[in-house]
Amino acid sequence: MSYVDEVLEKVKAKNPDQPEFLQAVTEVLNSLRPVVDANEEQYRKLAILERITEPDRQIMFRVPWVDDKGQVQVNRGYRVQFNNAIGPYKGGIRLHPSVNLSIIKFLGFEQVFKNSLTTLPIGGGKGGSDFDPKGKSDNEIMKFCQSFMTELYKYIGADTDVPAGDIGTGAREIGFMFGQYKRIRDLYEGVLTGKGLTYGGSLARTEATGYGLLYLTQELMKCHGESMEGKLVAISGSGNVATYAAQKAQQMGAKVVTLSDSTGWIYDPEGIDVALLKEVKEVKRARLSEYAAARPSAEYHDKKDANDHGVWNIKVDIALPCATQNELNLDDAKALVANGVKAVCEGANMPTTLEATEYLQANGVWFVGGKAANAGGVATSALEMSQNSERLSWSFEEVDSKLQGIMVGIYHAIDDAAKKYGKEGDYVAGANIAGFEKVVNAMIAQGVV
Ligand code: NDP
Ligand code: 2IT
Repeated sequence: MSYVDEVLEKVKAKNPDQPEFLQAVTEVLNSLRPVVDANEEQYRKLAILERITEPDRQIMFRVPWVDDKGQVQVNRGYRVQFNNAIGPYKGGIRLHPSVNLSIIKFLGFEQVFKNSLTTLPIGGGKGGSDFDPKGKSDNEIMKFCQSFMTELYKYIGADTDVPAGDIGTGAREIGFMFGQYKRIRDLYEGVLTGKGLTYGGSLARTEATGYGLLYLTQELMKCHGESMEGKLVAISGSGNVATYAAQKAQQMGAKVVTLSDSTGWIYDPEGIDVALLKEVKEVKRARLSEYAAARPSAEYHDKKDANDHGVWNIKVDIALPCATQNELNLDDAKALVANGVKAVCEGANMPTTLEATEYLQANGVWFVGGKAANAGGVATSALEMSQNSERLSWSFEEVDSKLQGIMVGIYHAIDDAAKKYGKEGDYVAGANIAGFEKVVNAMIAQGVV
């Protein structure tokens, strides 16, 4: 049995109840075969794949807090510190009722390779809780965040582990967590990224994931002799990543015609009104149905119909899934291909199922996975860490231009890695290989740890 197959078997046997984690590991290890096969004896002896698929540590803890009615609520908190071979653990905190160990482990595992691709010195980790921020008052959000940090602070630090935002965690939550960390540790340091601009945050971090997604997509199109000008784009989600992806796509001359949330989706053939979207989602914290209600050109579709392919049924040139894992399945991929989609680039983490990815690639769609395509967020987080370390802040233009350089660089790194191993155009393999090589070199140099 090949070393890859042997380790896949072991990982499945050890984590039978973790489907998302197994999905992420399966994709990565399968696409690493050319590199692993070329170094099989050495990697097997050093147990490289066993070590890279086992987190350094997994922390789980109780998060008790008191709601506005005086009722005590209990959530579960997580921080998975996956790999710090190339820098302090770095990765977001997800607050969503679906959060469990499998989801946090898959996200932490992906983060290791993504962070390596940024070229910046950051290792991989992820955290979160099954806390549901929807419908909670600001006071309840603060109570939860303070309780969460009252345990998490023991394990993090500016040179140890630096959490950030993800689903359900934005500037408000990061502010409450930073305040509690500072209070407990009496330490003013860059322990979190995505902070507010008055207390160590970086300009362009809010926009970075969505903007970075478009910088990479634009380079992909350019290298295939195409431009963004006049292209129709489908985006899913309507949170941080989706909003700034829509904004940058339209600045590049494309027209974004869809968005979604967990209850429904919209088709707006006139192109998304980003100012209205921000008003509805960022200011009012309301549902997407309110966008449709305020915008005569937009159709709203409830997600109740099981045969509804949602945003992936619309005829577009480019699809950018920006909501959550496994939101684009094989049927959706078939609908996109039938409608002539050219490129699919993932703003979310693992939004495309394995079958859908294979179908898109087999049908000539240029497919770039989240590790490469959404790396602009964490890359800009690392730039925030640099600014915190030197106690300076850079202009929007400076951060944005570094972000552009990083995303264009990532596209070429994954394209080159795919070509080097005879897999031209397979950007999934290219990203996994390029991300893996740097981490493995560091692991080997640092001995058995
Ligand atoms: P937000 O919380 O700002 O937005 C999430 C969006 O996705 C919302 O529209 C939400 O709808 C929708 N969504 C979330 N969960 C589900 C679900 N189970 N089913 C359907 N829709 C869902 O998060 P972000 O925009 O920050 O994150 C989106 C994706 O991008 C995630 O996969 C995240 O891991 C990834 N990512 C984020 C980065 C960042 O910097 N923020 C960086 C790199 C990747 P609703 O409001 O109805 O829940
Ligand atoms: O998935 C991701 O890369 C993020 N949620 C951002 C992590 C970070 O540390 O900025």
